[in-house]
Amino acid sequence: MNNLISVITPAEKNENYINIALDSLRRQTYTNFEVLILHSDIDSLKKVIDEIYINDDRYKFIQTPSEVNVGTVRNIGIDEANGEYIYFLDSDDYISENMLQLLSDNIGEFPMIRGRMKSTDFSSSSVIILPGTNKIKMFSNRRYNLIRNNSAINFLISKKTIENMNLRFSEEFKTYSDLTFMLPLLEEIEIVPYVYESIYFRRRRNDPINHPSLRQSSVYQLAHDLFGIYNKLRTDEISEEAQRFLDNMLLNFYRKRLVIEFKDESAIDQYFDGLVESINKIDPERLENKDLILKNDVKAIRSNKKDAFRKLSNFHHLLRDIKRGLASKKGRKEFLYKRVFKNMGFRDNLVVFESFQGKSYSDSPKYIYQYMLENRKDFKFVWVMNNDQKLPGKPETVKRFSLKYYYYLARAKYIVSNVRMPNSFIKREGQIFLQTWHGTPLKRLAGDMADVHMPGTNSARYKRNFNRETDKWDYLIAPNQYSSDIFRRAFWFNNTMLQTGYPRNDILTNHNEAETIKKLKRKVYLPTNKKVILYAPTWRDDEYYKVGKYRFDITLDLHRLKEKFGDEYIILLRMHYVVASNMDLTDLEGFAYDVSGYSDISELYLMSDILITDYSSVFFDYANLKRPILFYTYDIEKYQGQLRGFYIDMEKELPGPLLMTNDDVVDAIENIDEVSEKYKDRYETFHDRFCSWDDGRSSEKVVEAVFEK
Ligand code: C2G
Repeated sequence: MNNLISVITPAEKNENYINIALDSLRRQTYTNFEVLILHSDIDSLKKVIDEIYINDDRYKFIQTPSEVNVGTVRNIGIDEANGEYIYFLDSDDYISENMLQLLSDNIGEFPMIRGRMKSTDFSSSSVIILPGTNKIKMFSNRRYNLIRNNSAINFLISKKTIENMNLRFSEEFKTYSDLTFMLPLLEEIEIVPYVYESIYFRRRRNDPINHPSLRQSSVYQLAHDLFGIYNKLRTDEISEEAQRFLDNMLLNFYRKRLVIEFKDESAIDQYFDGLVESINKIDPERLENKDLILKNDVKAIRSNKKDAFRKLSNFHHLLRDIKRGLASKKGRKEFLYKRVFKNMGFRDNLVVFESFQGKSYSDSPKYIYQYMLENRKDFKFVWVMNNDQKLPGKPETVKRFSLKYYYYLARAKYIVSNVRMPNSFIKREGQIFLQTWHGTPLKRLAGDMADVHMPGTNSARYKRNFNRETDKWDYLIAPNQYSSDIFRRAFWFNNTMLQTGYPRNDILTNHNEAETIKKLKRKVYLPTNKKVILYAPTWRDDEYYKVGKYRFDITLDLHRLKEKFGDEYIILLRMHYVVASNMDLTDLEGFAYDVSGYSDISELYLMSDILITDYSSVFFDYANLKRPILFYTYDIEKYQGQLRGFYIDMEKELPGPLLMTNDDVVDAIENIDEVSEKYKDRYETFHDRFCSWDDGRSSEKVVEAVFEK
């Protein structure tokens, strides 16, 4: 066929993505289409739309009322469409270039056809289709599976059919509104062809906290809408297949989403009446091959006895916890944590400290602890330490994820950490969590990140988990105003910001003296007659062995540096704590030292005369010392562009030069005095902006603010 296709694209709140959707339309090999772009403020929308679409009259901009549901918007689109066929493309998604061609080539006399759907986290994706995989599948009895995602997108549908059947999206409900359109359609049309090669890329929205997609709506919203739509559509008039589809949808929602809410008993009151009404409509046969827990839940709901259901629900949660508990060693500990330790009383004067997930005795937790050791003698301390290091003050030490770890996590009134806690950590009512965090941000953080490129997660999951974490923080330390502003936004943080500077930097103010430095060097057997270069790069999100274990390939030419500067300098190599690569230091003995295992980088700062880093926050702290800083940023393009993006302009604001090659590095070290002179003014400005809160008393200020006397 070569009929006109009307593509309906609601664009509200998707200004960031719409050009990508339109671009994927512009590239279509099938060109006989119009695009209806719907928005409540066309003038402002046009400001962000690429010129090329504004000047092409196939792209039609249609004003819609504001604050209406997407169902209303799509209905307006249908009314305005001129095509013989309708296709829904959401403005945060995009399609492969043969999409419309394949659908129209294969639709024949069928009133509708569907392509394949793929989820993506990114703004461009491609799939390789091997020759010979050209497949069309006919969906008949199982055609309701095509709307298991409750969506009308990616169907090409004859406009005449829509008109004849007077199909409308629900305007009353925000989510699940496609079902009032799709269900009657599938009732009528019993065979739907499905084309494997035409692919619709559905974006997993990367900001479920500030900018959720409809599917990322709150459980409350979803439940409200689902009950509403279900009650409307679930009549005896519809086919057995449609009934089964709706019943299973409700049961699945109950099993996967609502049950989790019911861990908190009070949520039952919120949902119970709605549940009773809908669950009563379910055909009892649907439960035949379901598990016993679900069957019993449904029975209790049907009988409309809230108290009985509440008891049952609590019991079922206990059973689930036991089942999970029995599955692994960690599960058993978590079970005890959740069900036993957490029910025991608090120990009011107990503080649990943890730095970098128990990897070291370091960072701000160390300095807060040291201050408390001296000044808060009535407190007891536990340190999470994965190695057997002996700590001053002889606190109890526990390994992360050991039984004792869980025990103290439950019973301590105070918890101090500089990184995120495991997802299994549940903050008890009355417990006080002090998050020190571990650096002034340069790289975009959490909520400010566009796409997350770390292994084992995706943007949406990463942000949702992060948000759950930051909700548990009572206090957060800000090293400077700049960080304070970013933390509030990127961590969605509304509790107490301690604008005190970093406890970990107290030592840089209070002990920047030759005697201490010599002592520190002797402690680790470093020569005291040579100057020290510290190389402390950060990690790369996309270079890893596996989750949590990152790779780092040193590109700094250490042999050349040794040859050139070996008489005057030594170099300390300090990998980030998530980097698991080993270093080969053959022939570099006496010049290069691997200090990645050294617990406290603040002491390394004190020992060194020059810092070389890249995108690590270490330079914000090091700047307290006003010593030269060089930036070896050989991969800045990839790092800035693809991976993270920066908050500050690296070219203009850093207190030292950006060096791209080993030649540049050698040159800068050789002329370090000139470099310092050149960057003097910038260094001053930088120091004022980022270091002025670090006055040597941060630990004291934090302790006074957080720990009751
Ligand atoms: N660090 C270190 N050795 C390195 C790099 C970092 O000991 N080679 C320590 C420093 O204390 C640094 C902290 O780890 O301040 C954080 O490291 P970053 O390289 O800045 O990276 P990241 O862990 O991603 O934290 O708001 C800060 C950001 O979240 C950065």
